[in-house]
Amino acid sequence: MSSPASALKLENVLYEKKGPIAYVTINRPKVLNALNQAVFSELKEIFESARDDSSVRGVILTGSGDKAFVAGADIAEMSGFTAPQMVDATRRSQGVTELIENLGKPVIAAVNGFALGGGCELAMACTIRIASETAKFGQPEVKIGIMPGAGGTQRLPRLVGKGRALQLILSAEIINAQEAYRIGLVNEVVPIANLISRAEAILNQINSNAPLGVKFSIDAVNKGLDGSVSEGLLIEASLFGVCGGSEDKKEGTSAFLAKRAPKFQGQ
Ligand code: CO8
Repeated sequence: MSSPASALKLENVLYEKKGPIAYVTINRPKVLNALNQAVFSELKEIFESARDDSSVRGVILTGSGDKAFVAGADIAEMSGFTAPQMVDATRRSQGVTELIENLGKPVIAAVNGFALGGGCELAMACTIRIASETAKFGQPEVKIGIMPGAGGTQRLPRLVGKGRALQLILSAEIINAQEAYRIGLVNEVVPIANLISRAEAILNQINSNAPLGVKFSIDAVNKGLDGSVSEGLLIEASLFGVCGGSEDKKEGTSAFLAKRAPKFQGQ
């Protein structure tokens, strides 16, 4: 069991709850919110806490300041890493992305500026990506002698297709929000002033639906994409069955037939 949010010791990431939404803000604006090992540790604690907190129905992840979501791994810190430390660091970062991807509740990346390298990878682990018109995306790792290591080689091709993913990774090209939208890397592009309110509106819409249906839909999509279509269909059928035995199904179907709004309990 993770620590409650009030017990978290945070220095690099802000965590705030308002109603059913938790707000996670990476807060190192002087280095464009670069991800050092401390940030990854804090993100792990925060997301474990959000996962285990039944009052949290969804999370918005963003970056501090007006310039960056996250400009990648902290290059200054990483420059001193040995090969084994690089492996440890990448595995730790991948663990955080898997935690976010499989949180059991929606996580929206509100991309407010540069999302490069590990920043783009963090956004790709989120359930949905909303970009401000000022956002920029890329996997520029090969420019500094490395390669993507927080899931970029796996999640980018799944989102935008193999050819486009390889072009972005190999060229290190940085693309703007409209291009990211065109290739399917982000779900929507909005003016920066509307970024958080649009993410909140999407979460509120999701939160009006049955929590178990939401959770198991995320699970079925994620787990299904790891294997074959027939394995995925089996996972879908199993989770469909679990939903079928839930109180939320009784409530949702009865409310529909009685022409009233449902009141879901997540059970
Ligand atoms: N790491 C450390 N410091 C950074 C980073 C970073 N990724 N990005 C920016 N900074 C710092 C700059 O050094 C600068 O510091 P200072 O003011 O002390 O000189 C400050 O932030 C402001 O940056 P710039 O002056 O460079 O701002 P510009 O507007 O001129 O440029 C850019 C903005 C284009 C975003 C530029 O800063 C840049 O290219 N940043 C690096 C982008 C990059 O290469 N990202 C990929 C990093 S590698 C990675 O992410 C691998 C992930 C693997 C998994 C994780 C395992 C640990």
